[in-house]
Amino acid sequence: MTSLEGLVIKQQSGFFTVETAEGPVICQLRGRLKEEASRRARKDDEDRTDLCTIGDRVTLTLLADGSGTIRKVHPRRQVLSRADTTGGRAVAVQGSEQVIIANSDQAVFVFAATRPDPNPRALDRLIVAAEKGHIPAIRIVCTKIDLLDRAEAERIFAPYERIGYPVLYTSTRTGDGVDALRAMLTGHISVFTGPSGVGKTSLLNAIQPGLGLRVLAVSEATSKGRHTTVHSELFPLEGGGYVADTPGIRSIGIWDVEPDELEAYFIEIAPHVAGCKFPDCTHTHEPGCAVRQAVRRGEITRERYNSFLRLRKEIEETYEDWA
Ligand SMILES: Nc1nc2c(ncn2[C@@H]2O[C@H](COP(=O)(O)OP(=O)(O)O)[C@@H](O)[C@H]2O)c(=O)[nH]1
Ligand SMILES: [Mg+2]
Ligand SMILES: [Zn+2]
Repeated sequence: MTSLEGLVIKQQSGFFTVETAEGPVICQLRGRLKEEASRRARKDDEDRTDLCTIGDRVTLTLLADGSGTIRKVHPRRQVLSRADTTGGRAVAVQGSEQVIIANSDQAVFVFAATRPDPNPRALDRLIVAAEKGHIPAIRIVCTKIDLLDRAEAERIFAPYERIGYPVLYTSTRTGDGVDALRAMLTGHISVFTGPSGVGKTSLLNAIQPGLGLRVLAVSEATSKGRHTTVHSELFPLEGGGYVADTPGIRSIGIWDVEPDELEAYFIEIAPHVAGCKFPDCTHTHEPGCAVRQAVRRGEITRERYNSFLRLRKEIEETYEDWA
């Protein structure tokens, strides 16, 4: 029996395609792992979490017919999850995590400069999910820059650059930023997402002909309600690395974030928290709140602070519903 290690690049109906040194091998989970997966998939299970998903590194046994059995899923460095949403809720509490991708080392969030106008609140939500998932690099792409003054676009996006999220301005009409985007994606396992119509497919086609047609087919079919099977995939880039497509990406929820934890995922708010007078400060109304002082001094933008407040309220309400 040959033992191989590899990367799970596709998942569909209980079958996993694993990229190995010997080429791709189609695998199933070994019996014991499979039982564990279905046990954890039960709705009432407290620590439900998918056992194997795209991005996982695995050890498999190669069988005589060329297929494989996954024996071991290696520990994950990062995990991006989403709430198992019912009724379109964006926030969930423990018990409904769906791991959508493991070990992605970069999240790229795409918004248009206009048509449609950017939605910074949606961006903040995506950033929280990525911070929660410990994705090491979070980047923003502002595309269709040919349609708007650069200065106008920067009014919205430059504040993100200042707090540490690099912003790339692109246009598939003029070609601006396309080489830089290709370089940004090469060598990484990237989550690449953003609202519908912002220009994601066009950008992927621009960096690699045909790529956009393949990537986003899964998530877009799902969002239009056309999907029948759950399927997710990592698409290889010519220069190395992968772009992820999974139905979950379009609706990354804020999985298991507690109200008091949220501040940790607003990276420019977090450093001020220690300065608050009360250790349990919610940064909403308390005297001696260092976060609100930083907002007044302009060190935290009103937009991001308001976004934080709104998200916090939403999470609190979800917790009350569950209490
Ligand atoms: N002006 C302009 N239009 C673009 C650009 N990129 C995409 N579009 C147009 O925006 C629309 C949506 O693009 P698409 O790539 O399908 O967006 P997706 O839904 O995010 O995949 C299409 O009509 C594209 O032709 C761009 O850089 N500039
Ligand atoms: Mg598209
Ligand atoms: Zn405070």
